[in-house]
Amino acid sequence: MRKSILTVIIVLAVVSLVYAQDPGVRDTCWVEKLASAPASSQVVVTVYLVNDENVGGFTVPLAFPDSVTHYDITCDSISFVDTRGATAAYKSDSTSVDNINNKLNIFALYFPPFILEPGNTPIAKIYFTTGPTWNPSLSVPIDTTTWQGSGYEFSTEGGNPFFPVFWKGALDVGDEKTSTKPKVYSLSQNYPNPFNPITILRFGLPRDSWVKLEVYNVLGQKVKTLVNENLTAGMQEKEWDGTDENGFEVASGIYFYKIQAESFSDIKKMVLLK
Ligand SMILES: [Ca+2]
Repeated sequence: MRKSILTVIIVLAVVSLVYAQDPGVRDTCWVEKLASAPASSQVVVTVYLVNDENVGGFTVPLAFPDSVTHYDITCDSISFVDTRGATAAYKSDSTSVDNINNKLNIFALYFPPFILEPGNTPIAKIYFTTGPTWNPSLSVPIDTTTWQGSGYEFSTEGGNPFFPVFWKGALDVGDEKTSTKPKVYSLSQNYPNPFNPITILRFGLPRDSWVKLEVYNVLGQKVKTLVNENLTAGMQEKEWDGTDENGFEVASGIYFYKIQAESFSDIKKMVLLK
């Protein structure tokens, strides 16, 4: 116990020796908070750097939400175009993005005659792509981390590192307002019903799914497979023209149409009346 306290004290002492005081007002970097980001779309997150004296370099390692299990998001690139980061001599590139561990590092080093002059405007832009299973109703912050031995720090014009303050951003928060995607799986009643010989079967997919839509007769025998493929999220519809698998017209009577989409399953009745 005593040893660990001693270690902490020594580490703090070393850090305070190495790291200079942030001159003037405390500098900071913050990540923009977005209002909404639909699934399967490109998302641009602007990163701001606020400094009240010349900065010679900075490194901002960021962590973003898991791309596999819950959030389905990929970082495509870091861009310095049209930002204060554009004049840096040495800066992050594609090797600064790690989509396996969901980390990226925004860094830059300025060489004379360029320097990062005092300002509070964008320093870089991060391009993400949300996947088909992205859930826009979740709030998912981009936070600081440590990556490849780099922590969050700035350095003065003379190259002395110091600790800035970090303000968290978020990729998205709130409901998706622009999309017409349904929230849950559904199977609607066919229209028209009764019908002769064509009817429309509608169903809703909250996300891209493998869908099987089949027609059965009252004996439980399969009459026709209408859909057996991967379909995109949204309201979908399929026509049934009253024929079987071989293209022959079926007799008047009661039929059932059954949907299976991921773990969702439902069945409804329809009447063909000639
Ligand atoms: Ca400062």
